[in-house]
Amino acid sequence: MNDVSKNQPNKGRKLSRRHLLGGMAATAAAVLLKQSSGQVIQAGLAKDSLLLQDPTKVLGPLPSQLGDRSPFEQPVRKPSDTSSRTPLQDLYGTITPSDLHFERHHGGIPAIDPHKYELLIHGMVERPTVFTLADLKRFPSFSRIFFLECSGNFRSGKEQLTPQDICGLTSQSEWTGVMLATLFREVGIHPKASWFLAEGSDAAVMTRSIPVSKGMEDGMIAFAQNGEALRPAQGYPARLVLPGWEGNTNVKWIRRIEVSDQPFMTREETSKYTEQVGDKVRQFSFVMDARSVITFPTFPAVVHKGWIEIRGIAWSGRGKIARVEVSTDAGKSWQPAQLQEPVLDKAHTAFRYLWQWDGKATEIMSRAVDDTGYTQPTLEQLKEARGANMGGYHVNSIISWQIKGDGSVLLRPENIR
Ligand SMILES: Nc1nc2c(c(=O)[nH]1)N[C@H]1C(S)=C(S)[C@@H](COP(=O)(O)O)O[C@H]1N2
Ligand SMILES: [Mo]
Repeated sequence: MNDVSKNQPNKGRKLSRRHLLGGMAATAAAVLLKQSSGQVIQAGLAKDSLLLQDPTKVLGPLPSQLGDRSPFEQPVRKPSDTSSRTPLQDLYGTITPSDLHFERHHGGIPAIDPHKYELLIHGMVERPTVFTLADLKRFPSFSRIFFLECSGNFRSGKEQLTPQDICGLTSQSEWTGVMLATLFREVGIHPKASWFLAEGSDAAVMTRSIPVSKGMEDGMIAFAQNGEALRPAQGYPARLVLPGWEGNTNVKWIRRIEVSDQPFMTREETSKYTEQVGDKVRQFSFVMDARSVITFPTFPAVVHKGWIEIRGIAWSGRGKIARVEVSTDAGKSWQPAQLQEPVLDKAHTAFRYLWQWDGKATEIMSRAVDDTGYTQPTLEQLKEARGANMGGYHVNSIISWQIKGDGSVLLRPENIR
């Protein structure tokens, strides 16, 4: 568990024999309680009574078709109407469990029959083709680990925010699918083709114009995620994956690709949805810049004097993370953090830094440097580069945490928009 302040339900509780017996009865009842779905109800009662049972004396639940989390582990996404956020502070390593992958959709999650699914590729191609899902799966497939991040992935404004609240619109999966280059060759893409339209089949009919060069480089039509078919929220049965590019370009439930020699000026590329950068509208924004976030210690953790392992993740849409630096004195000095191997291209990379806290109030922060030499900026640097009126997308500035004298940890809200 990442968070030292998290409940330790059994701590300080006196266990009488009467409690133990009552607990066992309740446990048996809880284990037998089945929902219509067949899942054991994992309510507070079951959790408490599980703690009271002697596991060597009680026969536990038998094998089942689907696994469950321990009732003591309850990581959850925080959903709104249009998105949900990954609980970064509750996770380990770098792969996001699929049921905790963030979601962002503009028209809900469509239900698509995989047997009726079709992907049309047409336009500047020699052989316009409709691919079924089975067709897509017949091509050589690749599995690669990439992060995905929404360009609107930031939040601030108060001290009581968790990493999930601030930047939970990023997750990481192993994606499996067919390379777009393979499909483009299959349909005979015109040598002068430079853009393609990617269109989703949800109620929003999401469309984006994408340079063919990116598609040829590492674009993928993914049909699987973390070893199983895509989740409906992630684009079942197939989505576009453009490694390192903003989430929005990774069109889900993809049904059509039209190839052209110019961009299509979709809704996302006209004024309402494009980024305002200073006085200019940045019509196309693609790459996600390097970023890092500490995931421990963060609000609502409470820390104690002595050794603290500062942990977090860093990523860059431009390449690999070259290094992460941590400051424990409010940005005056920076020390290199250790990176967890393997450090993958365009992927969340875990970092850690062992810190001996002297018990005095301070601020801690991290900054990522990628292998192009790009360094994660402060908010001031970002504003300087983009102008004060920089808009709300691609805000990747350094996030700073206040460590109070009493060990409580709070976001420093003015450090991030
Ligand atoms: N068809 C379709 N594709 C879509 C969207 C959508 O609403 N419809 N949302 C986009 C946005 S803004 C983001 S950030 C990512 C989110 O992907 P996820 O829900 O798998 O995390 O999907 C993108 N692809
Ligand atoms: Mo997004």
